Amino acid sequence: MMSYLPLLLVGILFPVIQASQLTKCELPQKLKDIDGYRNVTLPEWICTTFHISGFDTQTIVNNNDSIEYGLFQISNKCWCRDDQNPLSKNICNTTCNKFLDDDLTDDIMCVKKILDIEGIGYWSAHKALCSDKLEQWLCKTS
Ligand SMILES: *[C@@H]1O[C@H](CO)[C@@H](O)[C@H](O)[C@H]1NC(C)=O
Ligand SMILES: *[C@@H]1O[C@H](CO)[C@@H](O)[C@H](O)[C@H]1NC(C)=O
Ligand SMILES: *[C@@H]1O[C@H](CO)[C@@H](O)[C@H](O)[C@H]1NC(C)=O
Ligand SMILES: [Ca+2]
Repeated sequence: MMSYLPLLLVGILFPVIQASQLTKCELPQKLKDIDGYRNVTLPEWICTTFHISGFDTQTIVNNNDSIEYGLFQISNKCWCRDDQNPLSKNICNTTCNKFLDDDLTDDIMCVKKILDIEGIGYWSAHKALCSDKLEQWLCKTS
């Protein structure tokens, strides 16, 4: 009986530790609620999130005048609030660190607001790097 415990712990802890680093094949399921929203398709999102965060939900990029959080690199400038910018407009009405966990529900709600207000142009990588050759971003399981 005793020898099961370490194995069980590894089995429980390992996926949790791994959870921040997503893969091309996990994203279609995770991002299905945003597929097609404002005409932005799944492969475009997979490409864009790869270039801005490397599919890592814990990505934090510190620019001179703003900090961007998570898979979608949501900025503290006006979308969320953090210690550096407590007076942020905080349009998504949340603390920025909520965009670093592996529950993407709130991230996607905020991304939809960004699309509504600012459009896909918020993510400059999209136009620069994700306008064509999108087949490569599809998950191929064979
Ligand atoms: C989305 O694409 C369809 C078909 O290409 C088009 O008719 C529609 O106006 C587009 N919607 C938006 C919000 O761009
Ligand atoms: C960031 O700050 C550095 C040093 O203050 C400055 O040289 C640089 O031009 C700034 N970059 C941007 C994008 O504002
Ligand atoms: C913002 O979130 C707080 C608590 O999470 C909630 O009480 C409040 O109603 C929200 N405000 C808006 C404008 O959605
Ligand atoms: Ca989240």
